[in-house]
This record gives sequence, C-alpha cells and structure tokens, in this order.
Amino acid sequence: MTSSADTPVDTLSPLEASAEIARLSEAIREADRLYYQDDAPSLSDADYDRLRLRLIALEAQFPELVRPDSPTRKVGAGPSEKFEKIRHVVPMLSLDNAFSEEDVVDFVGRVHKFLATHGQPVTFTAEPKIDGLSLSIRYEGGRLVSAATRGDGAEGENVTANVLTIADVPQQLPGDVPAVLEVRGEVYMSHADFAALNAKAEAFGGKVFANPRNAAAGSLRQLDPKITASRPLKFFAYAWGEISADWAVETQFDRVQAFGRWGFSVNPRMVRCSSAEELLAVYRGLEADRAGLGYDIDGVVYKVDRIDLQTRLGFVSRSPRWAIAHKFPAEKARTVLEGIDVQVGRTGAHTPVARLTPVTVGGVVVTNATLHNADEIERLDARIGDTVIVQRAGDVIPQIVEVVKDDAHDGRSPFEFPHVCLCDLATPLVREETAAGEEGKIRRCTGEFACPFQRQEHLRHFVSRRAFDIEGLGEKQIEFFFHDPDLPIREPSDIFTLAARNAENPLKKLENKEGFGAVSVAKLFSAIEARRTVSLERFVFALGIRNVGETTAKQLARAYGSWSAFHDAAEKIVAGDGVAREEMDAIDQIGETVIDSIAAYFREPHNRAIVEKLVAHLTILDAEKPKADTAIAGKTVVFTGSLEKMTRDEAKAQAERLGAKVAGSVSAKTHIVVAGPGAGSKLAKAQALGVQVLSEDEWLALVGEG
Ligand code: JCF
Repeated sequence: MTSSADTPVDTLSPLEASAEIARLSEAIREADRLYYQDDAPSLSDADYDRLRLRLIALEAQFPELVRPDSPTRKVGAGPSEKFEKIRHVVPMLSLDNAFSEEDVVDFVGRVHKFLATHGQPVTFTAEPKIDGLSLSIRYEGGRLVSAATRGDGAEGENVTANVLTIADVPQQLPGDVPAVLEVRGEVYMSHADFAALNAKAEAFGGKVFANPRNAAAGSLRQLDPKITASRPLKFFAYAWGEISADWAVETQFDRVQAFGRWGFSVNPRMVRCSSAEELLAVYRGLEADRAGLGYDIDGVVYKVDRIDLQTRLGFVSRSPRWAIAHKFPAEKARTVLEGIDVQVGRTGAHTPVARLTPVTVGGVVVTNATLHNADEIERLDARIGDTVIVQRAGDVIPQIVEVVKDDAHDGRSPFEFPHVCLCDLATPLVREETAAGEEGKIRRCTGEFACPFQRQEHLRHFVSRRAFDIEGLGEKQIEFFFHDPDLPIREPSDIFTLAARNAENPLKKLENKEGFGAVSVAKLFSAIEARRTVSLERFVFALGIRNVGETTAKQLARAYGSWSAFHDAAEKIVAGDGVAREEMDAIDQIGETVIDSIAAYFREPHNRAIVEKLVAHLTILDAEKPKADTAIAGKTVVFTGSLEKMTRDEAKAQAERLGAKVAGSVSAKTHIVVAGPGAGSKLAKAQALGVQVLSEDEWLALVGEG
C-alpha cells in the first residue's frame, strides 16, 4: 500500500484525480495494445483489473473528469473475437504436476494401488515436456481439416490456416489411418530459430520476443497466416483426441511411434520405463542434457503406457490419474521489494502481494510476487526496501523465498497488515478456523455479499464459464455493469432484470452506449434468457459458497436431486438439525468443512435475501441422475471383504459411473452387497436382511465389465 492507488478516492483533490486518471488511462491503453495487438501481455489479469477498478472508482467520484475516450467506456472486443472457436469433442487435458522425487514415487505408488497390481510391473513412458503451446489437429479421411489451440481445454481457437503453414505438420496422412483422427502435440520454436527471429526483428525494428514460448504463441495466433508462414514453428506429436475407429495399437509408446511413421515429428527422447527409479533416471538425464536439446523443456511427462490401464485409471477432476508432469526446479533471482499491496479476493480473503523492481527470472520479467499471508511476511521478516530472492516455477505465481538482510534492514519498519477490510464497510478481518480447528492463516472480511469487493468477485464467479456461463457477460462486462449508474448489476438477480430495466429506460438505452449495439444487446438478452433455466449443479456452484467447488456442487446436486431438497437441508442445518447434518455428511467427499461453509452462507441474512431474489427468476432443473439404463442404476451397493480384480476406489468409481450409490454400511435400503474373502459382519447383516449378495465375479458380470 505504497502507491497512490491506495489513497481513498474521496480524499483526492480534482487536480490529483485528474492526473491519476490520465496516468491510468494511458497505462490501460498501453496494456490493451500489448495484449490485443502484440500478444505480449505486460500485466497479470489481477494487475490489469486493479488499474481498471481504480479508474472506474475515480471516474465515479469525479464524473466531470471522465474523458470521452476513456478506456472504461469500451467493453467487449477481447482477443477471443480474433479467432473462431472450436469445441474439443474430447477435452484437452492438463496434467498434474510433480515437483519432487517423492511426488513421482507417490504417483507410481498410486497407480499400482489403484490398479491393485500386487507388485506386478506397470510400464510407463517418459518424454521431455516441451515448453510451447498445445494444439489439436483434426484429420478426416487422412486430410487435415482443422486445428485448434488448447484454450480452456473445452474450447480453443481455430488456427487452421496458420497450422497449414507449419512444415512439421503433415497435411495428408497415408491411406491406413482412422477416418477421423485428432493428433495432439506441442507447437514450439527452437533456440536457434528464436535467436535468428529476434536478431532479424532487432535489425529491422520488428517485435522482439521475451522467450521461445512467447514467440511461438505470438506467431501461431496471427490473423494473417502469411506472418505465421514466415515464422519457424515446429511441432511434436504426443497425444490424440477423437479417433473414429478402434485403433489396434494399444500403448502410448506405440501410438506415438505410429504418428512418427505417418509423417509427424515425435520426440526422440521418449522412452519406456518400469519403475519410479527408472523414471527418475530419465528425468536426471534430461535435466543434464536440457541446455543442449535446442528447444525449451520445463520438465518430463510420465504416462502409463497401456491404453486399457489409462482407461481404468480415469480422471480426478480434469487431470488424468495415469499421467503426471515432473517439473524442473524453479529459477530464482534477486531484486528489491518496493511495496506490499493487499488484494481482496472473492471470498474476502486478504492476500499480500509484493511489488518488485522488475527482474528477469528464467526468461520472464517479474514485477510482483505472492507473499501468501501475513504470517509469511512475518516469517520472512520482509520489509519494504529489502533485497529479496524471488522464485518462479513453471506457470506458478512467483514467490518470495528469502530476504537478504542488509545493514538497513533493521532501520526499516515491519509491515503492518490491515486489521479491517479495505472495503468501505471497514469490517474487521477474521482468521477462520481450519478444518483441523486451528487458527487459519487467511484473514477474511466478514462482510460477505455486503462487502463491495466480494460482491463484484461473487458476480464474476457467478457468470464464469463453469457457473452461469452467459455469453457476452464476462468479467469485463460485469465490471462495466457493476459500476454503470443506468443499468447496474450489483447482485445476481439484477442480471435477470436487465432486459426489463433497459426497456423501461428509453433515454438511457444500453443499445446507445459505446461498445454495445442493437445486435450485441439483443444477443446478450437472449443469452440471459437462455440461462433462466439452469442445472442444479451449476446453480449451487455459482452461489460461490466457500469450499463448494465444482466437484462438491455436483455431489450435492446428485445427492439432493432438487434445489428445494438441498435448500431445505441447508436451512435445517442452519437451525441445528443434527439429522440433516448427518445426512449431508454421508455424501461422498463431503465433510464438516463444507457443511460449515454451507451453514455459514445460509445463516447470513444478506445471502439469504440475495439467493431468494435470484431463485424467483430461475427454473432450476433437478439434477441429472447418473446413468439410468444400467443394471445397477439407482441401486445402493456396499463392498465388503477384499476385492481381487480391482481396488475399492476403482470399484466405487465404476459403480458410481454406472449410476449406483456406494454406501459404507448395510441397511434395509441396501440393494446389493459385494462380498469378497474376509467379509464379516456386513455380510452377516446382509444375509439377515435378505439383501442380494454377490461375489466379485458375479458383480463384474452384472455390470458387464467382467
Ligand atoms: O510436451 C508437453 N508439453 C506435453 C503436454 C506432453 C504430453 O505428453 C502431454 C501434455 C499435456 C497433456 N500429455 C497430455 C495428456
């Protein structure tokens, strides 16, 4: 809180405000230019938002100082408008990271445990992790028909015309390939090509890139494919998406080698291994050879080789259980801590952020770093003006790992963390208890929806892709409407009254505002209309209840089936109903922390009012039941004794996938008990109650996966 950006706007003189507005407008315009035109973002999203928010606040306080060309008057026009979107029929995955040898040993152990290999070997592949951009290339009848970037994994940008210019990417595959085939891999630029490109740019006044990855990204995302063609891009194939036919090649390694025979470049350093020790040996070898490879890599990717085992292992959230990226250690640099800002997140958490003298860490300019929390500042004894060591590991936010104490350190005053929220309410910050009942490190504002910081963040979350996902109402637009005096959106229900309010206000039509037109407004309103009907899981996730992420929301939706059932349960829990609490506790993966958060949310009168107002505008669909057309759909199953063909986790995941509910104990409501060797009291109880008892083989035959 060292910059003028922290001076409350209502204490500024018009002269000071005017100067700051000019400065902010220029900074935002420059950032926009770098982002949209040069593909070289100069600011993090958070920093960019901070600038815009400050400008909006200033303009609200001093309306007479608003310039007609202010960047706040423009909405929309993001980079997403540049390319058409392509939906990935098979999502493009991201990999979980391993940062230590221990993580790798754990990964291998988890695979063995899940597959219940009892010490039988499992083969893995190990390959360099290319530091480029993922790409999915689609072939139909062997002919390249489209190519898309990863995007958010579900939807990427259509860069077909540009990919057609990459020499490494075949446009026609040999005759024997599947009718539909998506080949995935990494676009990158070699060190030599990168250096030559930058040398040319420097000589002829072109754009100089910070590192090969940025150069590859900037070259691929060109609207003019002629520019892409002039850039030396390369491609390594390492994975696949949709494939039309059964492909008899049954391992990761062999499939990648097949890509090689079809004309793709595949990485020559990919090998097979059969233990954690062997994987680690590959890692050490690549780490040693890293500088001589000729292209950037940021780690090593390990995968289970057999495709059938990959299928059995499946996914946790959006990452495969059968693969992991082992990252090379972080790079470090020394710089000066110029200031400490405190940011407020959507849950009211106050996070300190270090402002640094810009420094290059592993090819990227770092200007700020996370300090995690107040305790961390104290632990580091970081004081403004100190020399610090910053560390950057892959795409992780840079952090301060050490203070280099100089003679002046003791003379600097320790940082004083705020005790009240930065919002106008100045509500006290509290440290929440952790799940273990200890005092947490995070300080949060207690103002919830009433806190202006949280309001806007709640709204952003509410419209985000995995929540309401309203086309044309993204973060930028939320920011605009949040501050718009004519058609404000201050809480979720305001979204659903927007069209009606606009119709009532003929003098200040949205259609007439800059950045909007009749067509875009009509589109926005129809996108909002379409979202009046929403699935229960999206709705529960969108509420932004602390500790209720997407997975938890899905579990809750499946367990309760309807909004009224969930809401009733929440109300009962708030009222102290022990049975309702126990029922929620019995839901898979839901425990005390989640229940406490739900209770706290629905206990808060502001939240109740906001939710009630919102629900009045919506049709919340009952939860889609898990598969209904299988032999075990809707049945409650209990596993007891030991299983021999699969692990408990796997059996459970399989049963749930096929629509069954897995319970821990036998009751009159149990439909099937699967009993293996060593089954005891649960088996006896099942027999006493007359519940159907199956052996593991009978179970597998029943579910058709024997
Ligand atoms: O080299 C890479 N950057 C890389 C990324 C290699 C892989 O085999 C990957 C990947 C991302 C996802 N495999 C998956 C499934």
